[in-house]
Amino acid sequence: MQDAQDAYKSGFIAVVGRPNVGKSTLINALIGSHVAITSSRPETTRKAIRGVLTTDHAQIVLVDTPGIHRPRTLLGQRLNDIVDESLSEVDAIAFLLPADQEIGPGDRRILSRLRSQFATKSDDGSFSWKVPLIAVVTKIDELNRTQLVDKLIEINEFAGFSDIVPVSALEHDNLDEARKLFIDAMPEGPQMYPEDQISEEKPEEAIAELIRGAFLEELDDELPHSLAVVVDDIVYPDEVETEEEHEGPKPKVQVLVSVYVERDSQKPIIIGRKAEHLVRVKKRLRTPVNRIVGAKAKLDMHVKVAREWQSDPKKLDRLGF
Ligand SMILES: Nc1nc2c(ncn2[C@@H]2O[C@H](COP(=O)(O)OP(=O)(O)OP(=O)(O)O)[C@@H](O)[C@H]2O)c(=O)[nH]1
Ligand SMILES: [Mg+2]
Repeated sequence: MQDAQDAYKSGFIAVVGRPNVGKSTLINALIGSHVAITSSRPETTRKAIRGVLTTDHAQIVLVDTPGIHRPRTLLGQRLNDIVDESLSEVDAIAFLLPADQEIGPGDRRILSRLRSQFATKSDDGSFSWKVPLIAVVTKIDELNRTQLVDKLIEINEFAGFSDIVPVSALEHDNLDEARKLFIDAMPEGPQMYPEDQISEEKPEEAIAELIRGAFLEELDDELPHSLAVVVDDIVYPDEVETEEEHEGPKPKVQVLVSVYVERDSQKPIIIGRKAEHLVRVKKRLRTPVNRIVGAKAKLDMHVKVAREWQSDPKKLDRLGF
């Protein structure tokens, strides 16, 4: 029964934390679908990707953010700016802290940044949060019970969190509890997206991220950190042509992709012997890309060099940062 007390809730929750703490993995696990790419290397996420979680009682937009870190390149700085922007209009914040690591200077910097934006300091020196700040302790599968209890105590003392929830996204442990806490933190509001929509990305961005993720998996440690992917255009076959009776197979949707590296020497790593890497990435992505464009699609990938793009403002602009 739906009464005034359980009116529909909706809102945005930012998922923040150091690089590699498991932000994207948690969002994928909560939504039950692969909306954000993940990997064991830091700075995997380079955009504020929005995943949409819809239940009968609530809709939450989970904003995945790049890991907050001390920037070493202009790219790093822009990634931090993306986090700031994505924090501007949120209804709650999930601060992720990995169970298998000590609280460190990186976490303290994030906390003070959140405080400056979201907390008011009272006379006794304590902080009160303007929006709920939920601590999510990730990767608890790495600890035993006693270690976990100590960890929770430590994190509880770290900041005046509104709530604290331990999870393992990998083993789907305690995710229901996290989901419930997130929903509780949302204000009353209408459903914003259709039930079946799980991501707010444009097709170009979704495909570019898929391609970058596929290269991360395909090449693993060999892959240059400087890889960037841009979908330049999605060309649908002429409408007129598809309406006429057509001989032979229907023409495919062309997805024009530029894959950027920083140096000439990195091109062959991406392409592989006899273009084997490109072939494998295309094969791996056939179904997901077809789904995104809603028709049979052909990936047309060109590997290009954009020298020092991670430090060059103009090139960063062109690559969408
Ligand atoms: N053991 C364990 N590993 C996890 C868990 N969640 C994530 N990981 C691993 O942690 C690594 C980083 O995960 P991501 O989700 O990409 O981390 P992130 O915080 O989004 O990283 P950035 O986007 O680079 O800031 C990956 O190798 C994951 O498989 C978990 O619950 N348990
Ligand atoms: Mg990520």
